[in-house]
Amino acid sequence: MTDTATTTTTSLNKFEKFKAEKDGLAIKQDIEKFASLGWEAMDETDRDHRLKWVGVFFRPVTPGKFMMRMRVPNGILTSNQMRVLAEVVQRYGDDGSADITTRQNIQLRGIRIEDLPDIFNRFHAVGLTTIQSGMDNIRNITGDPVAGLDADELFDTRELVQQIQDMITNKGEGNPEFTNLPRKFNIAITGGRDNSVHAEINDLAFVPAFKEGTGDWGLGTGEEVSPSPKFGFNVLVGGFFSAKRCEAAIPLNAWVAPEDVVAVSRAIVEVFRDNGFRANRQKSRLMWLIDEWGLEKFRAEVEKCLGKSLLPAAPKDEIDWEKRDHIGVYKQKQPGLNYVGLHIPVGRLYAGDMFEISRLAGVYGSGEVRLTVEQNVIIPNIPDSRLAIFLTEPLLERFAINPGLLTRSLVSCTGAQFCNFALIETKNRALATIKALEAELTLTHPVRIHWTGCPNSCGQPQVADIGLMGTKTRKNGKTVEAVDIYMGGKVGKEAQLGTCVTKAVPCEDLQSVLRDLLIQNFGAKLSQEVLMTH
Ligand code: SRM
Ligand code: SF4
Repeated sequence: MTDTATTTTTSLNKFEKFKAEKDGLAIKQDIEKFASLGWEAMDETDRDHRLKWVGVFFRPVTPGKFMMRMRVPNGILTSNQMRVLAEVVQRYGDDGSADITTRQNIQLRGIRIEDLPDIFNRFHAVGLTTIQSGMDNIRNITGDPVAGLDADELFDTRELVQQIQDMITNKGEGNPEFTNLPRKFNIAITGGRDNSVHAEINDLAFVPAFKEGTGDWGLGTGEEVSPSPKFGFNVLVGGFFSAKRCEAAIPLNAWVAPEDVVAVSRAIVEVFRDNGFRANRQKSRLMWLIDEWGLEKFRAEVEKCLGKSLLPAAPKDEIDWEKRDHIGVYKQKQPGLNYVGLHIPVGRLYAGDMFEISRLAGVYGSGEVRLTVEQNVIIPNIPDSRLAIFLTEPLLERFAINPGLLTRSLVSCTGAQFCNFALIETKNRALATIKALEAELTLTHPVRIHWTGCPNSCGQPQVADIGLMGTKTRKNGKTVEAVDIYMGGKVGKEAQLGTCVTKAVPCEDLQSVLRDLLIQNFGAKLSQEVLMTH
């Protein structure tokens, strides 16, 4: 390999250059100025890149209408926060909408630059932040969507996720220690048995594991004696998707106690920050550094940074369930309480929906709303006595608790409507295709279909039963929108990435291709109505 840390100083790419000129976080001080200047008059690097350090994304597809990416640690919002997000979106009329993302997060659309000072004030007042949510920063930190609710969980991830976010972002104010990483960085923690966060596709993931034996737990203050297996996490590193390369995370051969997760996260991010490759952005994610160094050296550098040795990994982790999707009504560990998962088609919300979700969470639940990496919503803490009436709420006709078996597991990235990397339109097409397939097929179990508009893989086609990645192809002498088809993605226990099985299927031919795939591989049958018309 040629792209080593040594080249860092000699050949700065344009991203490294503008980061060296002015830290992205400095943009925080300029918001008032930009608001009065207007987007057309702004310095282009500030507008197109540095604003992402405060979660504001210029959209070349809709110039002047920005996207704002929040941080929602562990996917948990209060109904008050959801209402504020709804108010922000509402002021933009037909331009305003929001998307729940594949990182258990939410993005707002239609935002005008002149409103940013007011929007940031509103966010601040209710404890919301967008800080460091884009570019070379650590993305939203994911945790179990039913943390603290699930009777079978091994660990409630909420507090740890919040602590890592607080460390990375200086409690949402911005932390210059971590605002110039070589590239983006993803962190996930799972405390349940079903790997609800897709641990394997994160740069750093913590999965539950018990450590046998007694002795010094490695990072404690000394000899800590534990007669029974101690709960902690095995550490996975280096998972990522990019247009050039996709890798599942690999074991670091380290086990950490919950109280050391924040310190270990800090050490790993610091090693990446100080040594990750910066010359070629195609080769700057963490796995490239691990490849160059080898796992042993990487682990040793993490220990050096930590100032302590890491204990070897526990021989097995506790991920032994199939992944749950949380759609529907479920009993909580708290007697008499339920959580209800609402299916949000491709994660798209409008202001009215958000007000309603906020209201339902306040009226029936405890004023809490949760988001999932499948782009859906969970409303927790609904008492048994309120459940029946909750289920008659009109919103549940659109955001169903028992959607069709293909609709149920549908995930889609943003696509061409707002994303200039997109090679195809995704969300609307995904919904139309699934509707057509559900009309002609009978299924016995859900099939997870993920759409992504380009090889960046934001829609994670590699974790799906059937993954569809946007591309272009030629048909009848014309260039048309098409997809590469991925299959074999396995989530939950023994997760593994799917691979490309068919290239460049024109989107207009996709329905029949998917129909055949579903019949041949997933036990789908043509419905009676279709059979009778043939
Ligand atoms: Fe992503 C860039 C949307 C999850 C890999 N991603 C983008 C940008 C910012 C490009 C842009 O400026 O237009 C997209 C914004 C479009 C828009 O207007 O919404 C974008 N990514 C998304 C979201 C919204 C997709 C969704 O519909 O849910 C997800 C936001 C997550 C969040 O809340 O932070 C999103 N992106 C992902 C994931 C999935 C994940 O994290 O589990 C991946 C693959 C995993 C990974 O990163 O390892 C992903 N996005 C990328 C990449 C490729 C990264 C690379 O190393 O090359 C890019 C391009 C880049 O960073 O240069 C990218
Ligand atoms: Fe945009 Fe491509 Fe990501 Fe979809 S996969 S949001 S098209 S960058």
